[in-house]
Amino acid sequence: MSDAFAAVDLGASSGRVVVGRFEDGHLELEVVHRFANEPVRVNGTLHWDILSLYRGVLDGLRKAGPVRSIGIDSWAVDYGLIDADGALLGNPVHYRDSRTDGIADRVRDIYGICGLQKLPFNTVYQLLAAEPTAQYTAAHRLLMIPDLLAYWLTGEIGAEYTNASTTGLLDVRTREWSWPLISELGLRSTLLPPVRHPGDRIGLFEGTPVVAVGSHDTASAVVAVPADGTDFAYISCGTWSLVGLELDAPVLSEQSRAANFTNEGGVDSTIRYLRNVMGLWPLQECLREWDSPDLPALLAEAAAKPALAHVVDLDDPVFMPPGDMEDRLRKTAGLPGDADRATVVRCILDSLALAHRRAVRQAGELAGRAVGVVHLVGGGALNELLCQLTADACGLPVLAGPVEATAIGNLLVQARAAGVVEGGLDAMRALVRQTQRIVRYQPAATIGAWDAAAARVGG
Ligand code: LFR
Repeated sequence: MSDAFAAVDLGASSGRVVVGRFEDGHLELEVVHRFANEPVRVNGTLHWDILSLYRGVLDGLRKAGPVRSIGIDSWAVDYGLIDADGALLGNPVHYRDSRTDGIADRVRDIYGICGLQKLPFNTVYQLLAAEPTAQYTAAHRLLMIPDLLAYWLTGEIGAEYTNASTTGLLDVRTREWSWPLISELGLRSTLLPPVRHPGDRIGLFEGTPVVAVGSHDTASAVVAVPADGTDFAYISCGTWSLVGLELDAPVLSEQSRAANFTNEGGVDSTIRYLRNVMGLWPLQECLREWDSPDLPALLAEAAAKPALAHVVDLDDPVFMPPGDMEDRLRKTAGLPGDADRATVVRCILDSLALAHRRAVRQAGELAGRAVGVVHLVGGGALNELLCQLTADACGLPVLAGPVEATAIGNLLVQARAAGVVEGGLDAMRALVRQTQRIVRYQPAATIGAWDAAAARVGG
């Protein structure tokens, strides 16, 4: 088995199992299994198809063969409820479901406790929406998605810290559940399992250890940002773009709250100071509506379109739910009726680059840190047009890659727990720099045009 580890990485549109082999300072990755993640609407509620995901995990682990350990990460905030016998109560609800509409506005400001940006789907608001249901009444424990899958594999319960930090119920200072807040909100404290940390051993699956990693996918991705030094911002770019900085301590100022910046928990007690930007979601939704056209051809056409002709504020919540994306974009951007698909794509990518720029600049200002380089990791690093536009918009070099940052961060934390990799984040990042493809994009001298466009969309 050499020094092989398996990363289970679930994203909003697909899951995969990646085997990482560490040998003589090299890290070789093999995606052994990829499976679709297709949400299902039942009686009006949007659910994750959790059993199909679990089947994908099991199939992937079989294909992975013998490994030293297994680590699981997924998107954040969503959870399953289990009853006293350990049975899952209903299918986990998708964070893009409308059940949380209006809930966040009914709750007092909790930024000073949890340090989280106010997103309608934070676990705390989902739980308040679920609170009147029979399911909630019957619930014994709440398990976040990676913790639920780890429970099915090992029989052990717990709440991995980085993902727990996205619930809104963790105290950002003590890194423990905030019992006073939980009781003030009228939620049942017994629902929340003990907190565990990246590197902790969870249990065994058919004789192989399952190890806690940064189970929030963004936490794992940030581990694998190949930064050298501290003057960097990162963009973990996939369905979402998570844009921000790595800090030692949270920023809880009034300006930070007003700018809706979050202080999520990172690996090795760091703070992921960031904001959710809409990411590639609007593009993914358009591609779905267009029956998956030839993406490279469409991007090449989009690259030839005039820059910044049509821009929108992609952070507008109007773009959050699934469906009708092209229509919403055309209306919001005021696109002419005869604008073709490449124009729609260019509008999305110009707007996304603007949103990246806004978040990078705000993060630096709010945290009082000068940013000299932007690392863009995740699937978005494959999109050359987006990387170049982001460099141009920020007026900073963009270092793109690794594409598989999340899986790599997951694997590195496991390898360190096994003693195969030594050191802190710096050492892990040096290994990423030495072994992964990273492409540099220099900013073009067009910053004036970006300043003007930024003013048009408010920032
Ligand atoms: C990215 C991500 C973000 C989180 C969003 C919803 O995959 O985990 O960090 O805000 O999904 O869970």
